[in-house]
Parts: sequence; C-alpha cells; structure tokens
Amino acid sequence: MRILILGGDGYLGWPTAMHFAARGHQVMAVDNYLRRQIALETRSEPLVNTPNLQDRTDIFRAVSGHEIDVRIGDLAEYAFVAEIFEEFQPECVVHYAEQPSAPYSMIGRRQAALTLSNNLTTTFNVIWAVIAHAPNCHIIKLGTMGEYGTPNIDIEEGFIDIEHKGRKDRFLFPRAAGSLYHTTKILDTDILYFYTRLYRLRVTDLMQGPVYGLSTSESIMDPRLAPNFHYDDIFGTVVNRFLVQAVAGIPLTVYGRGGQTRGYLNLNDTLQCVELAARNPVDPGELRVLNQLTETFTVLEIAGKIRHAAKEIGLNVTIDNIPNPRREAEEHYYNPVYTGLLELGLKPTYMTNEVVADLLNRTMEHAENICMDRVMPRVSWR
Ligand code: USQ
Repeated sequence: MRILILGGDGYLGWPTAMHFAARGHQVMAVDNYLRRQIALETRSEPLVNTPNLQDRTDIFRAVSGHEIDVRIGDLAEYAFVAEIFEEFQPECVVHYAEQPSAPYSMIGRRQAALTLSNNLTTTFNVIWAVIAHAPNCHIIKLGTMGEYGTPNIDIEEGFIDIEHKGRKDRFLFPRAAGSLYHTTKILDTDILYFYTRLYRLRVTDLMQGPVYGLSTSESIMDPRLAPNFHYDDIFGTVVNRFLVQAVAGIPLTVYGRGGQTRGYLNLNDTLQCVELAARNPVDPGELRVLNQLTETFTVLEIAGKIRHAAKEIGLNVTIDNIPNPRREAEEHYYNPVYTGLLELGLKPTYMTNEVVADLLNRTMEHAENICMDRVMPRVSWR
C-alpha cells in the first residue's frame, strides 16, 4: 500500500512511518517541525534529543534496509499538499499533522489561534487534496476521546441513536471538550463528516486516549530511532510524566483530587490500531469512528500503579495532589464503548506491573537528562 503519514516527525507519526515501512509498504512522511519549534519556544524539549526527520530516515534505512520518503513543508499551504497527493497518489493517508497539546492551546490568544487555524486548515487541505487528486484514498484521522468530554451517560463509538417525540435517527455522539485543542478535533470530525456525506470520502476517525510508552519494535533497533518522549506539562502525557517523576524522585503531580478518568493505550497499540484501520478501509461515503483505548483509569490509579512498580525496582515514590491547573471534573462517570478495534483484531498491551517496570527501567537510562524545572504545570485554564 502507498501510505502517506502527515506529521511524520511526531511522537506517533515517526513510529507509525517506521511500522508501515518495516511491513513492506511504500511510505512517505511529511512534517514542518511545528512541534519541535513549539517545544523550543516553551522550553519543553524531550527527554532524549532526536535527530531530524531526514536524518532519522537515513539511520532507519541503514539499520533496517527500509525506505521512508520525506517531504518537509507546511500542510496548511494547499499548493504543497496538492503537490504531494498528486505525486504520491496515496491509497491511505494517516493524518497526525496537528498541534497536539491541550495546555499549549490554553496559554493565550496567539497559541489558541495557531492551534485553531493549523489544525482545521490541515484537515481541510487534506480533504480537498483527496477530492482533487486521490478520491479513493482512505483518510485515517487522529481524533481524541477528549471530543466527548466526560458525559454522565455511556460514551458510544462515534454515533448514538436518538428517539425523540416518537421518531428515531442516528447522530454523531454529543461532544463537549475541555480545551481549545480538543475542540479543534470536534470541528475536524464535523468537517470530515460533512465532506464524507457530500463527496463520498472514505474516513476513519480514531478517538484516541492519552498514549504512553518510549519504544516500539522498530525504535529499539537503534537508540537514535526513539520516539520524541516529552515529560513537561505542555507536551508530556500523564503516564509519561509520572514515569519521569518517579525516576527523578519528584512526587507524582496528580492534578486536584485525581478522580479524572481517561482511556489509555500503549504506543505499540496505537501502531496496531492504525494498521488495523488501514488494512480494513471503509466504503466511500462512510465515516467510521473507533474509540482507541484499551483500558480506563483514574489519575490516582495510574499514580498507584507507578508507585507500586517503582517500589519493586527500589524506587521510593510519593504522590502529591497539587492544585489542578485545568478546568475539568475531578470525579465523574466514565464508561466508553471500545469494541470496534478489538473486533478488527487488536491485541491489547495492558498496563501491567511488568509493563510499567519495563517503562521505568527504560526511563532510568536517561535519568541524567531530566530537567527538574520542566515538571510543574505552567499553564492555567483559569
Ligand atoms: N494530569 C494530572 N497530572 C499531570 C498531567 C495530567 O493529573 O501531571 C491529568 C489531567 O488533568 C487529565 C489527565 O491527567 O485529567 C490526562 O491528561 P494528559 O495531559 O495525559 O492528556 P490530555 O491533555 O487530555 O491530552 C493528551 C494528548 C492529546 C490527546 C489526549 C487524549 O496530549 O493529544 O488528544 O491526551 S484524551 O485525553 O483522551 O482526550
């Protein structure tokens, strides 16, 4: 398959590009280094510095023999997007090319405007490039479980049947996000749904929960192939942050009461999910929504798991309930359906004691790089 990975330099994009190339697909990865720029601007550099996308692909070719074609450019520029689709003729496009940080989108107007315009324009350009140059191409879009928020009813997989005044119809599940970043993902879904209905696009929208992990079967071939692992308050997701805090001897930063429940998944399961979506494309005119998570936990449960695994390898970890910088429910109902990917064949990697211990051991290899001043929250939602 010819697979185009947009946002190919990212935490998920780079491992995805290697994953498909290693399985014999023809892969092109595109990025404009926006995340690297924002990370520099906000002093959010990753735990391990990673080579740029061109250098990574050279290293990957040398150690694996697999090729990844690279283009550097801005997907918010339509001429660039159109040129790529016309030249590469993708059968599948995986669209990760968005500003991915909820805290960044809440810093102020400039950061909110960048998130809004970048995320919506890239999605809009991808849609038009598919319509104009590759109408059969299956669009796999990374959405987020945060689109749904934390409703007091079960979260369905994308759609809900509603009976109203004696009549029935099927609608997108109601959405209510907790950050501007998450709201851009809602708007992406709406735009994709509109064009899918009117232009018969083929779209899979993956509602992903927070991802954790530092390695994949391809990245371990050479330390320079590692994913970008962030542990700061802006780009670090909660599990990755707690791993670093445990290793650095910093009390785990549970925001508020810690009853916030989310659906989590291992980085290796993200790769499985995206591959399953790609291998099972939808029909023209269909928007398929899949909830991409393997298990749900409260923040306090995650902190407890990390403390427990850390203790067994000789690390003494404490947990600190610090004031919550975000506006979010700290105790709430949370019961999402996530059977779609399991039905396609997903074999989940659960957050067992062994898995957490392995993650802690891998984090310890980079303990000397941890900057203590990157850990406490700097962005307030209030
Ligand atoms: N949290 C803490 N302590 C911390 C960091 C986070 O208690 O030190 C809490 C947050 O308040 C939140 C939960 O942990 O309740 C998850 O936070 P997160 O930073 O791991 O995740 P989030 O900001 O929601 O965003 C991340 C990714 C984003 C993706 C999203 C999936 O950065 O790209 O879309 O996870 S989801 O959360 O399901 O919407």
